Amino acid sequence: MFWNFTEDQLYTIPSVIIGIIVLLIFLNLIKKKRKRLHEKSEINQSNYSGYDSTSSPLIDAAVPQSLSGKKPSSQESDTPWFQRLRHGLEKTRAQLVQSLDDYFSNTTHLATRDQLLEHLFELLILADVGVSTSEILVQRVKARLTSEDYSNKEKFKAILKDEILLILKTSFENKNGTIETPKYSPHIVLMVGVNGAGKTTTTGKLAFKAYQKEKSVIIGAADTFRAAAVEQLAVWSDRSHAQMIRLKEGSDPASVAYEAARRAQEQHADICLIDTAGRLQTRQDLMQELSKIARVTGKDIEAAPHEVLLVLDATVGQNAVQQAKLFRDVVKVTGIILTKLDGTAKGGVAIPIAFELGLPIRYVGVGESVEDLELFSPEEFVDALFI
Ligand SMILES: Nc1nc2c(ncn2[C@@H]2O[C@H](COP(=O)(O)OP(=O)(O)OP(=O)(O)O)[C@@H](O)[C@H]2O)c(=O)[nH]1
Ligand SMILES: [Mg+2]
Repeated sequence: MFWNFTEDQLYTIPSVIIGIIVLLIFLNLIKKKRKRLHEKSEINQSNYSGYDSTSSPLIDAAVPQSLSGKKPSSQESDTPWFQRLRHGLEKTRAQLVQSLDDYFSNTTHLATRDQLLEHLFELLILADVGVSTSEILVQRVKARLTSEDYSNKEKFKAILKDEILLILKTSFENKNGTIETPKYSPHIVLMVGVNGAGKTTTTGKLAFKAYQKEKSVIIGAADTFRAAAVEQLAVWSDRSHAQMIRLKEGSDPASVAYEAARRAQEQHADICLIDTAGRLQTRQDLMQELSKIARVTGKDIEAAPHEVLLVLDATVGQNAVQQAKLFRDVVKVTGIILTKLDGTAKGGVAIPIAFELGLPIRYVGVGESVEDLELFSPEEFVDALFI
C-alpha cells in the first residue's frame, strides 16, 4: 500500500511514472514518423504510376513494369515540352480518360463488364481511334481483366494505357535517323501532305531544330504554286541560318527538289529539307508529280530521299488515316508528323496511324511556335494523355 512505502520507494515512484511518460512520447513520435514515411512512399508511388494516391496496389501487380513502359520521372514530367504536350492533349484527354473517370464515378455499382467495354469502345471511337483499332484495343483490355476488375477504375485505366503504349511502340523503328541524328550526309527529307496540314511551318521548325543542333541546312522551296509559301520559308531560313533554294513561281517543283539536293551534296550540308505544295490525295496528277519529286532527289544521291515525312493534321481525325494510305501508295512514306494536336479531341488518331498503317510517328506538333514541335515518344504521349 502507498502508505506502507519506504521513503526511498516514495522517491522512485514519480521517476518510474516520468520514465513511462517519456517512453510513451518517444513511441508516439516513432509512430508518427513511420506514418509520414509511409505516406511519402505512397505519394512517390502514385507519381511514378501516374495515378492518385487512392490507386490500387493491384494495378502495379497486374501491369508488368516492362509492359507499362518508361514512367516519367518527376524531372521528365516537369519539362516544358511535356507540359506543352500535356496541355495540347487536353481535349483528347477529356474525351477519352476523363469521360472514362466520369463513367466509373457515375455507375460504379451498376456497370457490367460488357457495358463498360461497350462504353470504352464508344469513347475510343469519339477520340477518333477508328473502328478496327478500337475493337482490337477493347479485346485486348478485356483479355487482361478478371471478372472483379471491371469495378477497379485505376486498374482498368492502367491496362488501357498499357495497350495503347504497346500499339504506339510497335511501329516505332528508325532506320534512317532523324534530323537530330541523320544517318546520311546530306540527309534528304521530303515533306508531303494535303493543303494546310502544316508542312511549311513544320519544315521551318525542323530547320530551326537542326540549326540548334549545329547542323547545316539547305531548304528546297518546292511549293512553286504559292509565293506566300516561299516567303514563309524564307523567314524560317533566315532564322535557321539555312540557305533556301527557290526558282521562279510556277517552276517545276521537281526541278527545285533536284537543285536543292544537288546543292546540299555539293556544299556538304548535313540536312536538306524539301517543302512541297499541299495536294489532295485523290488528285492523281498531283500525286504523280509528288512521285517525280521523290524520284529526282535520288538521281545523284544514293537512297534519297532518306525520309519522306507525311504531315498529318490531327484535327481531321480518321481522315488522316485515309490520307496516309493514299500517300503511301505513291511515295515511300517513312514517317508521320502529327500536327495540331492542340485544340482537338481527335488526338486518338495517333493510335490507328501506328496500328493500321504501321508508320512511325516521328514528331508531334502542339502549336505554332518552334518549341511546339518535338520528337515523338510513345511513353511520353501516353503519360501526357493519362496523367
Ligand atoms: N495550332 C497549331 N497550328 C499549327 C501547327 N502546325 C502548323 N500550324 C498552323 O497551320 C497553318 C497551316 O500551316 P502551313 O505550314 O502553312 O501548312 P501547309 O501544309 O504548308 O499548307 P499548304 O502549303 O497550303 O499546303 C498555319 O497557320 C500554321 O501556323 C500545330 O501544331 N498547331
Ligand atoms: Mg506550305
